[in-house]
Amino acid sequence: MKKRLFSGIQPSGDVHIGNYLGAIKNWVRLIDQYECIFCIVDYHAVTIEYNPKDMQKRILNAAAVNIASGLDPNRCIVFVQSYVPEHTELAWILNTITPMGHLERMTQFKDKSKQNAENINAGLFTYPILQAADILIYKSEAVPVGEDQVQHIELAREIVRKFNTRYGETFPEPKEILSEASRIMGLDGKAKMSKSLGNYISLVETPESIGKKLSTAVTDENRKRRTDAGNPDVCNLFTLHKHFSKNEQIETINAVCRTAEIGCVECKKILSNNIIETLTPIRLKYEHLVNDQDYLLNILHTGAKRCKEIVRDTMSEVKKKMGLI
Ligand code: AQP
Repeated sequence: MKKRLFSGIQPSGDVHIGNYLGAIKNWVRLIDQYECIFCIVDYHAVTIEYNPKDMQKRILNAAAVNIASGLDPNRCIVFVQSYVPEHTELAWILNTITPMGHLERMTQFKDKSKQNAENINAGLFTYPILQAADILIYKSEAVPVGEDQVQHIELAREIVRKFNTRYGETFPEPKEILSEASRIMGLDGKAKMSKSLGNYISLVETPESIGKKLSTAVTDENRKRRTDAGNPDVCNLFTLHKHFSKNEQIETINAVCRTAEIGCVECKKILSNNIIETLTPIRLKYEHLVNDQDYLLNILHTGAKRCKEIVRDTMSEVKKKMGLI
């Protein structure tokens, strides 16, 4: 029997190349190796300010873009978190064994609290417990995520140990799977590429927009003039070359940037062409899917139906072990 794998994405904005390189590409790679469950985590996304009018569209867009990127719904489960209320039920139970001090250490909570100073709500604080419930309710052993989520997976393992010690062996300890690009920086070069920071290239960005965004993206900040030698090791865009450009282009750019034989404008043009080449098939498939709302809803409901069968068993085992009726 295949081991189970779980991962999720928030419908909190445009899915971007950081999400793709850090997580989605790995999801697609692992689809046949594990029994895969992919979730659009809408209850996580409502912990920050949003416009309710946008949410349904965001959820469907997230489904369409993930399927367009290679999450074949015939080979994995794709569903929406709030369709399966047992996630929040288990989260409540896990709340009762998670020490406050552990949550206070979470760097994502600290970062998001700064970004949402006017609405530091309890959901933002207990977010990692719901995430642990998302993973554990399927007894998942593998969780492919970007580096920013590793601390949350460590907490999920601690929660497993606490639950198993107190109530008896129930959950396996989940392990994160990191890609080679587990932390893609934003185009501003200052912070992680994020939906909420607007420092991204979306997976369905048009070719014109990709070129435009790259033209203003930060490179090696010490390279002030075209004639200055550049340093690819500190250039954020060289990291993107490593993931989108061909091997010989990467080798050449690595050499000619250091000798100032190529300028940033030309280098960005090459990168732009390569990103456009990779993203165009995803965008075209997305544009086709996103207009077929019935198809998307059918996939999400079918996925949730399969999930409900799994979570029913987990919840009855959990309640029994806890002495609940
Ligand atoms: N910059 C990144 N580099 C590599 N991986 C990343 N991930 C996110 N940003 C990067 C990974 O993508 C998966 C889905 O992320 P998420 O939707 O759960 O939320 P997030 O990590 O908070 O992503 P964002 O884009 O920064 O969204 P907002 O701005 O809404 O918070 C995860 O596996 C994540 O690690």
